[in-house]
Amino acid sequence: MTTFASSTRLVAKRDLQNRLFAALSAMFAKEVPLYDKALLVNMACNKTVCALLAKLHLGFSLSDEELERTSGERHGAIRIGRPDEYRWIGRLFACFEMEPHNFYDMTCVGSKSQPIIATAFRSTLRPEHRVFSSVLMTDYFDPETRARIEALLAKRTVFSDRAKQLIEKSEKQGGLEAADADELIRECTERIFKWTGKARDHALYKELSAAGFKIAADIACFQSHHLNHLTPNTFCIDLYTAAMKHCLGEVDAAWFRARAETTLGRLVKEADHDSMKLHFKHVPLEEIAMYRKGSVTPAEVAALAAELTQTFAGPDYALSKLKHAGFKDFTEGPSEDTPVLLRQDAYKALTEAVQFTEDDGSVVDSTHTARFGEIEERFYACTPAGRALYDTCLAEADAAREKDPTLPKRDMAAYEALYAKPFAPFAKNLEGLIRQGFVFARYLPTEKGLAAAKSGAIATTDLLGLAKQGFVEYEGLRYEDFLPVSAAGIFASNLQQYGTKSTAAVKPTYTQALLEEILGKRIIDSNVVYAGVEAESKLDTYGKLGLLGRLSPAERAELDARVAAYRAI
Ligand code: OOG
Ligand code: NI
Repeated sequence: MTTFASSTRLVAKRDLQNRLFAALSAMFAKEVPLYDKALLVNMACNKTVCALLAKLHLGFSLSDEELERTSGERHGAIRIGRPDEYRWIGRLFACFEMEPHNFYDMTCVGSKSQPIIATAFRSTLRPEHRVFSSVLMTDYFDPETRARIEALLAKRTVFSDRAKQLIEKSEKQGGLEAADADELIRECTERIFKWTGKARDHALYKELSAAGFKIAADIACFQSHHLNHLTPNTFCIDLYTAAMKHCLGEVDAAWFRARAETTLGRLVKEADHDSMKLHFKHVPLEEIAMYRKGSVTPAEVAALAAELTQTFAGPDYALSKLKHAGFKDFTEGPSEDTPVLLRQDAYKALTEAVQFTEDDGSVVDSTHTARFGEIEERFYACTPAGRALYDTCLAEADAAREKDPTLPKRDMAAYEALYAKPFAPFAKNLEGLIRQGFVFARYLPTEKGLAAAKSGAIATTDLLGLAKQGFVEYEGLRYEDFLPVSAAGIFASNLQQYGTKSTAAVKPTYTQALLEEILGKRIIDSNVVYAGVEAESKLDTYGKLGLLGRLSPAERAELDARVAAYRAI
């Protein structure tokens, strides 16, 4: 391929991605005032967590800019109507170094099934942002409904000619110059992902909603792929959710203060070096290794909780004054003490004004409830064995909660104990989780290890043992994907309805190959990436420590196979 622009003029795609997400966040903050306020609440909580961590880990401090960046890691969700639009979305995200990862078949999640299939666009390595992007499968419906949906979708133009030109230019050149990049980001915030409040075909909207297909109405009746939600990162989800409930007026200051003390108190025990590496991906490992052990007294924890309670008494945090539908009662994901995958929570979907314009030009003023305010905390990425165990524990924990659904509201401590019980088989720290083979990690030799290797002082290939001797350093890989069961729950709760069965004569089956055909791209299996990154780091570490020869042929073959699968992506 001939490139006609010198690559130095092109803006790095990764930088563009960060700018896109900052711009989307600013767009969403204007569209949804509650989102903007929730960011302030998150920032106040994150600052408090950092103040605590600075006492616990002497040498730790985050500048405001770093704090902004780490809190600014986000995920979003969009829902697309037509296959051709979906292909453009794939090409658009590629301009921002975001490629499709994993196939999510939401037509197959039991009672929460929805007529959509999806992938997540993100960077393959060290991603900060990701977007759950689904496409409506119109053949899920009976022929008449299908024809009406398709006819309505056929009329819309989400991608302007200019947006398409810019995407093509980026593909040809391998990137965009600054002015073009600005323009493409503007296309995203002013058109492609913008909420317009404008819709069409109120009759179809009502019929689809009444039949349990609000998601199809959310997609088919609107003029763009409005962003459904944009989820920031929090450093302590239990602190944040308590804060939101307080600021929304659901719990009083005394309740919040006590809860803040509990959650911050837990951090004192749980926030070890590994957890610092997990939560602060921007801080170099060498820097974290230098932190000296500090301590925090219960009185200091209480003071931080009191100070935060005081902050929330300020006028900026009077969220209850804004229109809202309350906060969810419990957090999705593993129990508070099990640091795997994701924990997510949300304020419930808002009812927003929508104006329908009919074909005859008449106008209907109505409302739509879909956009909500999620938050997440990311933890260690599970191996397939860890994931299988998680799914079993989750089913058990969900069943326990369903027996007494009002418990979280009545007695948070009792609920947390009940929910944590099924997750007991998981170790509660990184080293334990690695020993159990439940999470992925990345390894590297230390200077001390390299020196020991030279003098032949290394006697084992047990990486955790080597780490104890200071010869090896490691970090747990962070989970950067979605969870289909959580996603299904999110659809169900923000649409305020469960899924519905297919109304086609025979429910079609959907495959990853089908979505790849729509996209015109291969979908990356993120497990291959996690396993590949781990295997590559192990081989590299063994190599540098002169230990390759000590691996059994089977061990060596397995690591080689993982690396080969990963390199073949
Ligand atoms: C996407 C739901 C998936 C998550 O966090 O699991 C999701 C949607 O509502 O369109 O965002
Ligand atoms: Ni989400």
